[in-house]
Amino acid sequence: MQFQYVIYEKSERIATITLNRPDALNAFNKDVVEEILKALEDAKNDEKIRVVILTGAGEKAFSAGADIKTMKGFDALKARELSLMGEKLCSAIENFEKPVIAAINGYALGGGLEVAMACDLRIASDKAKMGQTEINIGLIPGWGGTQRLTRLIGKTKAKELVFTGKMIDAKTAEQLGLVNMVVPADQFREAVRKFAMELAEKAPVALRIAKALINKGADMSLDAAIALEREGFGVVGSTEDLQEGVSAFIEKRKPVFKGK
Ligand code: DAK
Repeated sequence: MQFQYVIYEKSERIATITLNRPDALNAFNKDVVEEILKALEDAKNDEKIRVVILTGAGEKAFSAGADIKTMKGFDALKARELSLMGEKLCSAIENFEKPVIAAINGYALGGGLEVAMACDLRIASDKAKMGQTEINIGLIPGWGGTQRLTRLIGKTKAKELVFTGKMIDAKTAEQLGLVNMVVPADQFREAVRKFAMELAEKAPVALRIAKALINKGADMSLDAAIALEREGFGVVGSTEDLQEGVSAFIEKRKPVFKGK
């Protein structure tokens, strides 16, 4: 599989997609998005892959957002196209049937943070900086940032970040619940991999259904979401992996899940 703007690697059960435009701080353009979607399609169809990591090349950035240079001379149609492109990417990640981890190795700004927020979990290097900085160039977040950020950290802090366009450090992001954990930069890649390996050993069907229930249920009434959970529980209850998990518990050994 040939890529120009991303590095796509598969090792054991983990696929890693690395945004690879370090000279532009891994800013997104149409080609970057198309290539990520292509890599995701491969990871989806590869039964051996259980977890996807999305990260940025170099030490400096996960992604500094949408490519600002392509916005010169913008008109309504081009702006709409940019919005669609980001929505398509974020929704592909959010609806991806395997866990996606954003490994935030540096700046995650504007669209970069929005894409990270569409991922299931976020691990940040202690050197990372995050922000919805669009307001500084006369924009607003346009890839779901006003909504996903609010759902993750609440209205009060979401408004502060979106209105001021300020950047926050990784520790502050962790305190706000924007990232799951912060890891020293020199241990970052290994820590992300270790965490991904932990997820890769869990039962794939249970992970898939848990992800869908948490994502979909968040926008439903509690009653409806709990009814959906019951149905999901029914499906997980019929898997071979559940029987394997129960047998492993009784036999005091580690379960080996097959995704069946
Ligand atoms: N786009 C294009 N190039 C970028 C870039 C970006 N977002 N960010 C950085 N670069 C480029 C710089 O231009 C520079 O390139 P050269 O000048 O060397 O050719 C190179 O990357 C290194 O950047 P700096 O020289 O600026 O590096 P510094 O360490 O001095 O500063 C920085 C790092 C991250 C503080 C700074 O680069 C910065 O502030 N970058 C902009 C970050 C930002 O504001 N990001 C948000 C972008 S707006 C929409 C939907 C969604 C969006 C837009 C529209 N619609 C619905 C219409 C999304 C918008 C965004 O994401």
